[in-house]
Amino acid sequence: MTAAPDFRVARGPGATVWAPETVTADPYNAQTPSAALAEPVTPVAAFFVRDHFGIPPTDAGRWRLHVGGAVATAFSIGREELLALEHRALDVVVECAGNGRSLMRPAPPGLPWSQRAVGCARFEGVPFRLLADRAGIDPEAVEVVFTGADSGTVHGRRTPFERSLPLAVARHRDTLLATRMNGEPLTPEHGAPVRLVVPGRYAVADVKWLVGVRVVTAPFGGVFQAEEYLYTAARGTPEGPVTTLRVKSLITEPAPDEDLRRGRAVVVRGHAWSGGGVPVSRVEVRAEHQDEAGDPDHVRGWHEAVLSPPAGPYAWTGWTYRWTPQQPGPYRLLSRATDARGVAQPLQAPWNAHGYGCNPVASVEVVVV
Ligand SMILES: Nc1nc2c(c(=O)[nH]1)N[C@H]1C(S)=C(S)[C@@H](COP(=O)(O)O)O[C@H]1N2
Ligand SMILES: [Mo]
Repeated sequence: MTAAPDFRVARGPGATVWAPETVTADPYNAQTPSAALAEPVTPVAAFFVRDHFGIPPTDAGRWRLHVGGAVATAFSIGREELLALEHRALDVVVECAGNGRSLMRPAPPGLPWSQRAVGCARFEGVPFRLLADRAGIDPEAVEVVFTGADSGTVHGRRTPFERSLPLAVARHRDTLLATRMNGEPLTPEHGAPVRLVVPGRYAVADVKWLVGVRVVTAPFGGVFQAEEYLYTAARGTPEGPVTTLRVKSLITEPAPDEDLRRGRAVVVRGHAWSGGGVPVSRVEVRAEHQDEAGDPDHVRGWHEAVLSPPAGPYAWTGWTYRWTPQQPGPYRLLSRATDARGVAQPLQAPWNAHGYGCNPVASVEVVVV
């Protein structure tokens, strides 16, 4: 048995160079390598990248953000002026709505992400609310549209990458115009010089390379709002836009196919998160022995994992469970998170036509010798 591929490249003593694992080269899409997901804070260089149109050229010196639409005073702001405003720091799980799509059957169209289009990073940024207050939002306003510098053709129409938020979400103190990620200025892949970060929502909300903000008095009908990122033809889930992150867990150790010893304790470890700032209240772990016929041994039930306090309301929660395998042979380890609303991960991938919100219990296959 071989260990999971490790995408760390060691360069000199103590130095670890991370690189995401490319899914498509042009536009560049890459998932987080498994080894990097074990870290409590995902390194920027390993962090998954999702681009619809490719990374636009960015010149931080000439960058300006235009704020207009249904406001009393339209204005624009440059980077230096934005950097001088009050910043907040938040640890945030960033997860693509299509994360885990490759587990769904039948396979929906879209990028075939395994469960690694996710990461947790510390973002520093200016609450959008500060700029909203400066502009003076019209009383008839309902949404705020955020525009990226990237554009392309979708369904035969030329469009920038644009997404809207309900006014109350846009004005929430935790909705940030982020300038820094893990203590460093944003990199081009992750939206430099400024991106939106909407904690607790699927990351399609987090418009990168932000250049425009427009307050609108009717719901926005842009392609990425009204035609894409909708739960459609969903089995077991209400249809509608992709918004709040669904409760989910990841197993980061042991690695898939790892050889374990009968009678020797092993620490099963991972992260769990939910959306909307709702905390994870429990994670349960189950070890299913797979007999010759591949039938799971259902004798052993679910066991409580130990949770460690997350780095904030939108960060993931680390968990561990000490397991001592009793039988030799193949096992499947499962983890199931439940959030404070009592919502738990389903056993099966919840299918929908575009493969969004795929949050079944996490599983990893290991062998006990
Ligand atoms: N301007 C712009 N912003 C964007 C996108 C994009 O294609 N263009 N993709 C979105 C999607 S679908 C995701 S999952 C996140 C990914 O953020 P990351 O690449 O920093 O991980 O960016 C979002 N913001
Ligand atoms: Mo995404």
